[in-house]
Amino acid sequence: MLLRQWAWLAGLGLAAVSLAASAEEGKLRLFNWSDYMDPAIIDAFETETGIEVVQNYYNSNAELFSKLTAGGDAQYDLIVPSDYFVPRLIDAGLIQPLAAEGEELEGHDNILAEFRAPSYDPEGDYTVPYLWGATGIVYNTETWPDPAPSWGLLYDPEVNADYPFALLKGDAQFTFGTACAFQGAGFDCVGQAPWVEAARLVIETRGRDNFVGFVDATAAIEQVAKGVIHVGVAYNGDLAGKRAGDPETYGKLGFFIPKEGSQRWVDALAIPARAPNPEAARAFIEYLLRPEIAAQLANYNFYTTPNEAALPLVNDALREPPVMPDEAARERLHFTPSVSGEELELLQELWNEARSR
Ligand code: N2P
Repeated sequence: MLLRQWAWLAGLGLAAVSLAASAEEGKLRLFNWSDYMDPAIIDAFETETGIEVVQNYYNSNAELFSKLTAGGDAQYDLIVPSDYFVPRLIDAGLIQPLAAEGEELEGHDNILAEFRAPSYDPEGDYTVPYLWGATGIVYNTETWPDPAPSWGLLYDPEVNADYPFALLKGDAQFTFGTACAFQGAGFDCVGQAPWVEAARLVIETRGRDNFVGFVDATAAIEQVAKGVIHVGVAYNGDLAGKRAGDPETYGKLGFFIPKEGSQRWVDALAIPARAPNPEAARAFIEYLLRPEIAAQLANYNFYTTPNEAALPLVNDALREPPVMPDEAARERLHFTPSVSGEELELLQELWNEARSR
């Protein structure tokens, strides 16, 4: 009798589990940067597959990383980290290989050769590239009609003594890279000596009366448009997209890649380690790899696509600055070196110090 009761209860439990599983199967939880997905792509994917897409947003790799370590790796099916964060996610066991050994996602060979075995994911096992772009300075052209294209607009009190400005939030390595570049050590600086100098400059800069705070890149554009700050850090395509949509509000904003060097990045699709529905994630990645969808994504976002088959389909705006940096600017752009272990700890310590002291 007891045994029968137990079996009945266990059966109930099983039914509950499989019910939950079928609800999971019908859903794709996408955790993405804000303003980074064409809603029409989601609609068309939902109609074609019957999978419902639920999207949540973050504004920096640091925010993504901390959500994943706090259990998010079991909540989301698909994420979009930047290149140099991929090794950190692999090392922390937060993402899983995209496909079973020996299998490849359909459409993967549409990707340009230079993006197929990148140093952040040498076998291409964990990621598929999404879009690429550059980070630079966004500023008010009424305040500075013709500024010298330098990080000095942020770091040199003689260049900007009075106007409110912000540094980028949530990215230790990027901000130290910009300070290193300004100090002549190169954007791709790594190690104790250049980072200590960079931290010193950030602390000094925070102490200036016109320093407003650390602000995410997407928010920095809004703050320059509203006059809250006159200069900050932003991503090239974000500004291009805003300008095209609302020239009156955003037309007075300028953007440049500082002459001392800055960051080029590739954002990549990856599946969290304990994703509830990796199958849906794979279906969506394959959907995004279709040339016409990849082109639609690039055109909507004003970012360049790594999908070679999509290139003939992208708008002209994606072939010229600021979206496609010119030759000279491209030479000044560097990928952010991947750091791990003790180096990564040192970076975090110095950043905490620089932000809070
Ligand atoms: C989204 C742009 C995010 C790109 N608006 C950052 N790598």
